[in-house]
Amino acid sequence: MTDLKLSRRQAILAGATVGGAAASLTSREVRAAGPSHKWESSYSGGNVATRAPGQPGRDYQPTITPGGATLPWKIVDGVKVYHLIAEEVDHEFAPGLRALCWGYNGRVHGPTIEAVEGDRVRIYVTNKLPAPTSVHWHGIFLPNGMDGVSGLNQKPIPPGETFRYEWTFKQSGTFMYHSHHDEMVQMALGMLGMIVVHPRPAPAGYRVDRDFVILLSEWKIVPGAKRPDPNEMTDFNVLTMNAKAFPGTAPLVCRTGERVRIRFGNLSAMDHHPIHLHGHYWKIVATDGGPLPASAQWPETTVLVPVGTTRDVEFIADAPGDWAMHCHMTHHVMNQMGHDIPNMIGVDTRKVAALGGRVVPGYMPMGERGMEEMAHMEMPVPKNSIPMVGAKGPFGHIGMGGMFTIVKVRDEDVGNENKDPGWYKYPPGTVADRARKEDMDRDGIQV
Ligand SMILES: [Cu+2]
Repeated sequence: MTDLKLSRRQAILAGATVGGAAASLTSREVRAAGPSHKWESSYSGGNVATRAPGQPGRDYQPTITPGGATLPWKIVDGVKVYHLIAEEVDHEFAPGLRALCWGYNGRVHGPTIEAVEGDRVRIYVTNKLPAPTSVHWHGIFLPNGMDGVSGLNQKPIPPGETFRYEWTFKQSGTFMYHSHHDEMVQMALGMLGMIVVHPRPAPAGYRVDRDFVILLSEWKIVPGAKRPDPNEMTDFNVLTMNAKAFPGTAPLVCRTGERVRIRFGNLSAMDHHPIHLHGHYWKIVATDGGPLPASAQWPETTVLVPVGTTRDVEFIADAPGDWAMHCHMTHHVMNQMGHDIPNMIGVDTRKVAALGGRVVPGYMPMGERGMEEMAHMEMPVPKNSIPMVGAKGPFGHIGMGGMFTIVKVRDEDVGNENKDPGWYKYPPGTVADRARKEDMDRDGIQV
């Protein structure tokens, strides 16, 4: 066995275990083993030279933020210049539900900031809010004074003033930005956004066909209220992808066989979100700390996106159809649900409604057979609120809301605009339906 001729050091370097040697290493031996056991030289980017501004099409393939937008930029003397304007925004979460939120550039959340490794960026932040603010660039390696923590790294930006942030991107990946002044209030009102930095050079021979960006967040909006309530600690009732609740969310449109990346970020106040995709599996390929080596990527159908992190997943969209993609916490696919609803499963609610209606006009109990049936009742809901669940689907009502969207995979050309192609057209005989008597007889199914 030639392995025995390896020196102990070589064996360690090769990752081989000879007679269990690796299991009994002393810490000195581990240190002596060299590079494979050393920390990387830098965990903050090190010295990365500023390069010429990266261009879409040439240096990177632009991302798509479904239901959102990308922040425009211009080049001034070799620097990419961006302008974020913090302001109040009248935002629609879904048809029927609007609220006065705080966002950037007329949007909630702010537009995605897109750049390329080595880009020098200058980001002006104008504060049009009635309160001071600041912007923190979550996960980005930058000079300490650009980090945006109000009081710690900078003075807050007073109302009406404009601050300048500037750095060179020393890394690539998926990151986020958010207010770091009066965080609980300003983040709960929507002051969040995503940052995507493309690698330079682009990895040779490797590209994705679609590159989506989805920011997860949660809100408390009391039915009928004009503004989100930033004081809520546990009972969030509007759960969003890019600040939209289903049926307000935009679908992710792909063509069969394409390699698709989705960059999830989570800046919810209190909840992690396990996001589940139907019909496919994906692999987590990166976090906001950087890419995962192939040996560390595992396949799964649900990715947990903890608060304050990003997760990049990739999959091959090889199954045509309309595939649900949603948070798997069932309360997170409801809209404006309260936790004080009495459990009425098995109760004849028509009688209860008649009794309740005598004291509370418009009283509406939970459905006798569950919550979903409430969606069909077409009961009046309070002004500026949406029913707990529901959207029209091709087969009737879809009993979901909140953090839910649809990955639409089509055999035909779907273009690059992420335009909704409508409902999937199912090949005949491929939809579950009432079982035929002859099939049941043949298979011995007795009911
Ligand atoms: Cu969730």
